[in-house]
Amino acid sequence: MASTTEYPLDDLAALIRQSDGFLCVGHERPDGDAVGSVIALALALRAMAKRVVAALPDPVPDKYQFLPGAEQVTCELHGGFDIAFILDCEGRERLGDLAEVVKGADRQIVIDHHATTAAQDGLDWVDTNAAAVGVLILRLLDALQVELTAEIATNLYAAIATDTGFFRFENTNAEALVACGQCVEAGADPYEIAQRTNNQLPLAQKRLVGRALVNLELGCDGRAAISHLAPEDFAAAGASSQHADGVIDSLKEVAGVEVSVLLKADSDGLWRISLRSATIDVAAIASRFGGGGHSAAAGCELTGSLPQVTQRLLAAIAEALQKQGTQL
Ligand SMILES: [Mn+2]
Repeated sequence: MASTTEYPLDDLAALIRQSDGFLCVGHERPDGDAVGSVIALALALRAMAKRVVAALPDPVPDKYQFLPGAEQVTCELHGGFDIAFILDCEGRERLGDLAEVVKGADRQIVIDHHATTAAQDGLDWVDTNAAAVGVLILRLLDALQVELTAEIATNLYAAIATDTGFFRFENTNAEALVACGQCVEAGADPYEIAQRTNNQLPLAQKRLVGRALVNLELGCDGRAAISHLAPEDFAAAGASSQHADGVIDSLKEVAGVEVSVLLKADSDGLWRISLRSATIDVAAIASRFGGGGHSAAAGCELTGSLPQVTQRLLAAIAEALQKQGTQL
């Protein structure tokens, strides 16, 4: 894996200058970094008078439709590319239906910041210190001496701001902040971007957050926050299961909480459980119940009454907290 200093950025810039016929793709169910980085790189290549197609396996989500160039992103591709840039993508399987066309390109170059992404091509660029792929695209623009237009800057600001949780997550660093400062100077509007990307929840989802907060309880001596959304909560909020996305993030903001758990009633009597923690491995807990995920975010499914399921989960969490070697 090439680090910042080792990566031959000038070689990549030279290759781009002498090539044509580019494809820029990001991961399925794209987030702000995938959308913003794909569009920004495509706009930059177009500014160099290159032929370029921007594509994502799924449509640009509504909240990112305001990004300049979003209307040019396609989900349907036909082959014939010289160079495919694969952005923000941990693993080719996240390219969904676009994987075949990407594979058919003469050369595939990865630009990413995920630790699990392997560099294969000599020009693959995986920098885990980069807060977002947007930061790397800005570095590339600099090497290419492409002007940072307001359109490109808006996409890069959105990429970096959303991937750092608007500068709250642990990946937030000086380079990300400096990069965003540059983008604002070039014409990106921080307030507009924050409004468009954050304040677009359907009413049903916000009401569901309210139900989850009313049902919130603490366990494990205040270190675990656990809540549930029963069928009556979904009914009262006028919500369906798709509105439960992101509800768990509102549970972890309680002082002293290290683990948050949300139980969502499924239509067939199952509880679908989401776990989040920055201090213990919740994938290990989820896997005890037949689930899985990442150490910071995982999920599983359980059957049983609410008190039973709650008790099983809290017992497993208490054990993990104890194992972690801190006082319970
Ligand atoms: Mn990213």
